[in-house]
Amino acid sequence: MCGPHAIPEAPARLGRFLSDGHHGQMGWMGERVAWRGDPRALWPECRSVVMLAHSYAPEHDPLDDVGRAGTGAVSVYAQGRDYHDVVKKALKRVGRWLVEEAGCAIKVFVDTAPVMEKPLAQAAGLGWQGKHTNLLSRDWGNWAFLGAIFTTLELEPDAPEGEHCGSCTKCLDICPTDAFPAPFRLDATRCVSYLTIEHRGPVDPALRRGIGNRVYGCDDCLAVCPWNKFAVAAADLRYHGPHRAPSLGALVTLDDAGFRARFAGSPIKRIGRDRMVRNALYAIGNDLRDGGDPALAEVARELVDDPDEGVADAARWAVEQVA
Ligand code: B12
Ligand code: SF4
Ligand code: SF4
Repeated sequence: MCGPHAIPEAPARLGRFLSDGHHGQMGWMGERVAWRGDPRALWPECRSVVMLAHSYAPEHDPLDDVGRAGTGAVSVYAQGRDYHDVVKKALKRVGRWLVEEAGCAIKVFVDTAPVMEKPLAQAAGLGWQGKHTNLLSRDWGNWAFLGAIFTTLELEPDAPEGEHCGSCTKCLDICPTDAFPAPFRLDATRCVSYLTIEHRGPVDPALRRGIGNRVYGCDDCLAVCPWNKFAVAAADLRYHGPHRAPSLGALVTLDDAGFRARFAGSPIKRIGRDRMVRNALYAIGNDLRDGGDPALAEVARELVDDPDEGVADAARWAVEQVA
């Protein structure tokens, strides 16, 4: 729990992120900036913020899937059911209880609203923002989604959590695209998560090698964090889903209908067929460069005239990578 004025340093830090252009094509981050930095600007009646963390800790080491020939790596958060639905239901349950017990008004948020969930969660004592910028805890590591309940109720705030990264730099060192200009700061335009999920059109060729076989998101900086030794695999089985390590051959041959059917109910659905096929072609190019199965070059060749320019460009690039 924290008060609505608990993150006074966040607006300036968000301002710097934006003025440095670190948001890339995520133009929506530059909208409603005042709301992002201050829950009271978003909802003047808000008196307290209740923050929730929902574990999606994996049963396996996500780094095992990185660089595996012929398959794509999908970030843990997207291997099962869409967390927006799961977390929102959990938030609404808690919110309904609050309303019934205290007769207050509430608003619930998961990810899609102009709310800065990580600094709020730190202010509410759930954990701290590590050098990789995600929220982590000494009890459950960094595998948790965040959600927020804004309420008109005055609640006793919890003590904010301090930082416990110390001299560790594991997350900064492993990043395949060098996306951290400094500890605690991310240049999203270099982050594989941004490149594979948010970025439309061709990716800067200089960053394609770093994408490796990651076809949706990236977990490297999360997976190396030593605090995960305290994480217990998520009890919610909906997160341990079917989309881990898909075959690259199967991904690149998807059409729109096939893509939608395969990823119904998953957060992956949001990126659409074109972006997924583009990502799979970068993975194929990297696989071929490492001496992978030449049959994949033939599959890529069939897409060099795809109507989507991102796909066609990625297909041409993939074919050129044959070792
Ligand atoms: C935009 C966004 C992205 C962008 C940008 C990420 C980023 N770090 O900003 C991209 C697409 C890259 C992304 C990727 C991922 N995301 Co995301 N994303 C968001 C979103 C929508 C907004 C984040 C935001 O406001 N960024 C703007 C920057 C300025 O804010 P910030 O990251 O808090 O930055 C702080 C630090 O830079 C710090 N800071 C700056 N300077 C300094 C200096 C010092 C000295 C210090 C101490 C601190 C400091 O202060 C800033 C303000 O608090 C949130 C949901 C939400 N509404 O909050 C989810 C969210 C952060 N994402 C989430 C997840 C799971 C991911 C991925 C792990 C997914 C994946 N596996 O691919 C990756 C992780 C990549 C990474 N290393 O951050 C979760 C994180 C949960 C958690 N435990 O923290 C969130 C909270 C969604 C959710 N509801 O659960 N994401
Ligand atoms: S998610 Fe991957 S690319 Fe993005 S900062 Fe972390 S390690 Fe780097
Ligand atoms: S890997 Fe190390 S530096 Fe990075 S968040 Fe974890 S403890 Fe902090």
